[in-house]
Amino acid sequence: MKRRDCLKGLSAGAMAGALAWFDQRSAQAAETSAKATRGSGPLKITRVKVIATAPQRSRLLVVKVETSEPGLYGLGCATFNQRPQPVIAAIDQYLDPFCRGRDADDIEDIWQNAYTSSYWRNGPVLNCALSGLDMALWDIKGKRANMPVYQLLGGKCRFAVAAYGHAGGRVLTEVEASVKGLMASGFRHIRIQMGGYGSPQLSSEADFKAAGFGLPKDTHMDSLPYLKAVPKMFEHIRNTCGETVELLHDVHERITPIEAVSLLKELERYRPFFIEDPLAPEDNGYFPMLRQHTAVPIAMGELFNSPHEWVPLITGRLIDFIRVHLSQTGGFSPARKIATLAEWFNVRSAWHGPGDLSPVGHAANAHLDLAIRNFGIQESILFNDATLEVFSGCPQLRNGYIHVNEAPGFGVDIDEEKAKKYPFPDDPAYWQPVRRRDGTAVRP
Ligand code: GCO
Ligand code: MG
Repeated sequence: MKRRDCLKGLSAGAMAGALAWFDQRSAQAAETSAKATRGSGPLKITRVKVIATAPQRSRLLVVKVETSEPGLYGLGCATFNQRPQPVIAAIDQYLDPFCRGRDADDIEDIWQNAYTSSYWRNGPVLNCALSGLDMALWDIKGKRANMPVYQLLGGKCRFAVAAYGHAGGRVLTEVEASVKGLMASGFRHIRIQMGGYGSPQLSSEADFKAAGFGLPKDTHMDSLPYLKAVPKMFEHIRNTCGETVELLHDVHERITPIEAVSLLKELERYRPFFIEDPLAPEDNGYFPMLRQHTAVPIAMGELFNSPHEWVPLITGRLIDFIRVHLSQTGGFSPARKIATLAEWFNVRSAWHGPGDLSPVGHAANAHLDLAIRNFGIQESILFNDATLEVFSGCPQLRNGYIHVNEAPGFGVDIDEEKAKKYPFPDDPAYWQPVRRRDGTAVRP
């Protein structure tokens, strides 16, 4: 309804006076709101740059968004360990010119327009680049509001973020010792792997190598040795480490869907906290069958880049934990929408959080974890000294819980000069091919 309509019946003089009063009040309101945030007036993006550093060997990419307010900038994680160079190009050649002059406060508008500016979308490279920008804008928003980002989402639902540790070993006794070590340091949730993913050390008949198929460095993993070893590993850890420790395991998509059904049925008696990536993303269509056959909690999502992958699994209640890698989804903005969608279907969070994620990304995980009701568990790593030298304000892991720095924004900063001390390793970080006995390629 226009102002004039609500002033109908007033004389011309009274109408003019009332309209002048309205204009004065709205000008005052605009000035008050502008002053309410740090600095005054709209905040313009002046540059979007990317910082590459590898203090813990993984190729980390941190986006820095600079603004028209001197000293006010934001940081975001754009890390894609296996393909960092195309992400750098996407930021330098596309996102930087695209964003310059735009209002840094308009996070959703910038995200939506950057997302479609390539027309084709929902891929790992452009999503990681977009994530760096998006997280940096949320970091700026927090600094402008003088609040940690979790406060912008409604505040804390828990005092800290429960984390899981990674236990491993080549044989059962090594896995047992690793679990006991993590329990002693306060973890109550522990992922158990014997020989990494797929227990390749148990496969022994690499016929393809004798036939000279593939490259000598290609590795070998058959399903059967792994399928026989996993239940034995759970039984051994339950017998030696007790019934209360929460045990997780990552299948890492290395077996066939029907093998995943039988494996999860067999693991039920050991009460896993969750079994991760039992299927490859290309086999999402098998989740209804898997869901019908087993009560084992399922975690899936680290390889997802598109809403076409996560929306059906969440709305179909086909998984228990959504495990997307925030930068692979396009950043903090889509991740909080995923968390909200998941809440209505009682799917809990378990954001991907291994070494190929910068401390800014780990902080974004934790801020979201703090503020959502349907938090599940958080993957965590210990930052080495070099990482702590490059990044300040990193989330801290204490007694099995992650604590964020309560500074405004995500609370993490980077020393660009020190970042230069840790250039990317020379090797291109290929995920080495894994092959069945006959040489058939295995999903990694
Ligand atoms: C996990 C993941 C990682 C990935 C790695 C790929 O559950 O943490 O499976 O270990 O393999 O992030 O670069
Ligand atoms: Mg995984």
